[in-house]
Amino acid sequence: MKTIFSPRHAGHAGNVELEEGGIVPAYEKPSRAEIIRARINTVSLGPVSEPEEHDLETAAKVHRRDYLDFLPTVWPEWEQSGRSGTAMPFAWPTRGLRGDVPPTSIIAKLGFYSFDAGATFVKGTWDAIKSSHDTALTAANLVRSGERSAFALCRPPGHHAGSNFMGGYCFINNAAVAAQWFLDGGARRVSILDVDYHHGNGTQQIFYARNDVQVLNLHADPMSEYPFFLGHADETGEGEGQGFNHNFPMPAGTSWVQWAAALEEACSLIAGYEPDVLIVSLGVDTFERDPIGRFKLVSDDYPKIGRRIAGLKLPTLFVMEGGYAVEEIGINAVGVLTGFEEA
Ligand code: OKP
Ligand code: ZN
Repeated sequence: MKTIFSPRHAGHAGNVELEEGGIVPAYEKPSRAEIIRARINTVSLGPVSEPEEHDLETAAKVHRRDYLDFLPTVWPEWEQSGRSGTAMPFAWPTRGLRGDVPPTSIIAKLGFYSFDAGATFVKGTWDAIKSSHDTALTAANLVRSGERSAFALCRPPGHHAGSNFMGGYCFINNAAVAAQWFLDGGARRVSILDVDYHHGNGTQQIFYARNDVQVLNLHADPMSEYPFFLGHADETGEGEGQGFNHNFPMPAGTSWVQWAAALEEACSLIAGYEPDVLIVSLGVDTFERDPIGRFKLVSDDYPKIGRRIAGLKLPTLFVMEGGYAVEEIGINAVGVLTGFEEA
């Protein structure tokens, strides 16, 4: 399997995040991608190359233009206003406030275009976001031109980013842009299977009223796990999209047998939809020792995920999302890919 990877992710570094009454180094850090990159070499998964540049016209079909215009302005405006450190929001236009009036100051704009404080900026962040987007589209091109599969080693991740908001380490929804790219290239239907520990609220929101993209999410129950406010089983789509969104929330402590049963159900829904392409939002924060997840998958489970997905016999694009146990993130993420290839 070919991998697309950009060294430009590395400029998105040194960010901090809010946690448990304090500020800590962000879990979403450059070593995550570097360790996966190294593991690809170790197991000889296949060639790794850098992305080609892509414009944002496809992204503009799944994100609002004003939101895409905002992202590259954040760091320059943050610096210009005399601030330094990590740019992050602290106020949001929630119930009872005006969410329809775009503000002018940078700190207000950060809140206007986000749902949490988890998507933060440093100097190199926009360049990393753009390289991650380019990585997804370049890898999608490999699949579009006939490869059975490809791996987009995206960083930052994307599945929490919606049409006009960032959050949870995510800015541009790489998997959503790739889905749109496949449709624009002639695919009639695309399925997105999100196996990250956290619900992909952004992906769900983007495609909720559409029937050309089926979205399936296996994740921790939002009643008690981030992102808390989306991802319940009764969210099945709306309008033309009714019946094309599927959520499989699972409790803390979930291990392989229960998780695999949900995967099995999701796979039969995918088979029934008969998509032309499958996109896997690949998070490995389901791992037993993940510092922010509470599922109990073990390293030997990841190749099994890949084998089951391969059984669908669909052209498949893997897009990297979360996973924070940096020691094992390479073994687990690449384990899915080698399992897929062996099948
Ligand atoms: C992104 B992805 C720690 C709390 C966790 C956000 C989690 C984002 C996960 N301060 N906050 O889905 O892996
Ligand atoms: Zn996650």
